Amino acid sequence: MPHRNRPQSKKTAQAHQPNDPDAKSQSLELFRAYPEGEALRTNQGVKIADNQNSLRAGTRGPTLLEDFIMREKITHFDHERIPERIVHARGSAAHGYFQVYESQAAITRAHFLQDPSKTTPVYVRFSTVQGPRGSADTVRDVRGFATRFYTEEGNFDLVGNNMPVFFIQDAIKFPDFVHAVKPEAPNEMPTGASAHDTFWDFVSLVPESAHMVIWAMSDRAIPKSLRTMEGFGVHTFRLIDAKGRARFVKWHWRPVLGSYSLLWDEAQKIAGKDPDFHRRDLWEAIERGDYPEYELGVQIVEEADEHKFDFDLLDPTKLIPEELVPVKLIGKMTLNRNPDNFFAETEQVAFHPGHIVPGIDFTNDPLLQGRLFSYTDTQISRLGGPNFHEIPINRPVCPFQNNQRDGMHRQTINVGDASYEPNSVGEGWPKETAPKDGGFESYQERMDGVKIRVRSESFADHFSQATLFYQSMSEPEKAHILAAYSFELGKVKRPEIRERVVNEILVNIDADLAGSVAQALGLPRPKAGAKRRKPTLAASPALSLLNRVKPGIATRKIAMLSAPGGDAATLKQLRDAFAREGASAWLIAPTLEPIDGLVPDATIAGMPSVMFDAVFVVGGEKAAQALVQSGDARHFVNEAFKHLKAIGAVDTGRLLLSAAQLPDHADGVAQGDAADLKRVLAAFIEAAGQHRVWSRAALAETVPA
Ligand code: HDE
Repeated sequence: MPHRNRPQSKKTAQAHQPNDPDAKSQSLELFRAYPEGEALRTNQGVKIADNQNSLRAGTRGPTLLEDFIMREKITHFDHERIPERIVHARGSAAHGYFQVYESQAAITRAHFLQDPSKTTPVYVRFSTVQGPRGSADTVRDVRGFATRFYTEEGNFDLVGNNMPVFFIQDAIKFPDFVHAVKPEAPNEMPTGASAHDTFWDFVSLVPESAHMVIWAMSDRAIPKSLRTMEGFGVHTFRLIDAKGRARFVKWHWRPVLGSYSLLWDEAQKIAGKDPDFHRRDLWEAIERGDYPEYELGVQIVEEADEHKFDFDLLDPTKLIPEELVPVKLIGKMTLNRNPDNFFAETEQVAFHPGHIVPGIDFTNDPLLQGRLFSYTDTQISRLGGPNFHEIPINRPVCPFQNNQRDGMHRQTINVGDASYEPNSVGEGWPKETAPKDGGFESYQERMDGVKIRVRSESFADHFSQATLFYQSMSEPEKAHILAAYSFELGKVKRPEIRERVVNEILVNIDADLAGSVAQALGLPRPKAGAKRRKPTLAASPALSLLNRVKPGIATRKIAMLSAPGGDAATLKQLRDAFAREGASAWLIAPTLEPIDGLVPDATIAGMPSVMFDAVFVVGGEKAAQALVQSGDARHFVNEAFKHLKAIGAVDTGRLLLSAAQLPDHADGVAQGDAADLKRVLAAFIEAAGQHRVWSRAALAETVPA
């Protein structure tokens, strides 16, 4: 449906109203397919009488080229794919809104950050980076966290990741980096993984990647859920206040539910059991009204303090430790609506770090500067031309008009003679807006330099923050990092690449880590790394995910394991108790045969333990016998134990735990008689609320699953 736009007179220009938060969905309404009940028609509007049979010469004769109905249908089908994104191809998205807690006028003039009573519509797309559109969600990878704010002053895109730093310092290295991490050229393997020669070859030769690589080897690269994943703007940006004064800013997204990760074994199994694990979790949470919420945080640095750190604020391989500059939470984003159409919205959304609004500006981070070119360029080939801003999901909700015309897939029917400025035939419209009235004005940063291809000396330290990150991890997190390097390098075929990572990268991060990885790879312990200056901070506790846990079981998924003959009264009691805490309880059984009237939600085979946060076994003589006999049921609790999940069992349900030969008296295993249900339940909820029972880690290693 064409969008009519009359930018030619002052009157019509004023007739555009700044849109309210619902405007986006209203504009999407316009483009929705015809409502159900309408006749099936061709693209030219002709009603179709037969959509089952092509036109042929006789009932058994050849199909006729004349069949315009079939031709049109198949031609369209033949062109239904567009190129997937070169990176971040696999994504899942949601609509929502953002609301600032209090006016941020003291730091920015950005309109959407002024009024706490106003909401701004947002669209957020989460993504993996390496894998194609159909790859699994739970691979070890960086995640994209791209947010579009449809503000009254235009679109502001915060195109970030779930890690606060990046692999390279200069955009000119991006194609090299992406070629290295993508599946290898001869055989397009591996899908969705960095565990291969070309990735490790590149990063072993590019020490500036050391900090980001250790993040990618940490638990941050296998998030539990998109709902509990942090986001970061990565680059330092600027905020500009009404007086034109600038401050540096780093953007953060903090999930209200806390942040959690999967275990590597769990992540790999989920990739097979449910490749859509993250996408499904996000979709289902929104459908049932558990709206994901993220607080927007800012770290503000005054211009005068630009050089007070032992790293350069323009270097995207560095973060600002929160212990040096606290994160101030200034507002909250709520995702409350699933997309109507994956292709129209999630696939066609075109984010751009250069989409900024008055009050926000760039810095000279050389990675950011390169991104400003790349994102428009890529959309022109991906979305087929320069008019991708007219696609409903990309259109601003505020009025927009200019003298840009024509091009592939133009939707707007511009009326009037003038498509240039200045003009008199259109009374001079559309006109510029002075900065004081809201026109965008770039921050007047003083520039003085020679044209040169040189990296600043202030970008030279590649290891201090990698060390800081490693030293800030808890013991389980350190163990996971060691396991991840060992796993990935174990997949690298060329010995010289493995050796280079250990001897030239890891040794400069941490001698013990390098030594342990060397041992895992059968290499000699490396010699001491280069001497470095004393770090400003020995550790930054804020970097550990274990310090991001928010106790409680709200929105968690709990399996109630039982079988025919199970104690239905207890099952109902548990279901109510979990619901009261905001968790969802799933009745899981060997088959879907009802248990005293309760129909199981899924079978053990359909929903194995990796799909759940915790498991409670409910007995009944016959049910317990069936579970004890079932290898799948024993595996279920073994796996939950191995993955450090809370386990509960009452009455004869306990028989399954002993049949599975789980270690006695392990932490996070609550069990007791039927009469003990209340106590067992409280202990179970307490353990499940901690997300994982870390104290059980060593014991869990002994369990086969
Ligand atoms: Fe991107 N990046 N990127 N990137 N990026 C793209 O744009 C690029 C970088 C990020 O959900 C592409 O529309 C260059 C950093 C996200 O649609 C492309 C450089 C960060 C998404 C592109 C970077 C990101 C992209 C591919 C180095 C974190 C997905 C398709 C100079 C701050 C957005 C597209 C979505 C997507 C280029 C580095 C985040 C090719 C040249 C650093 C979240 O334009």
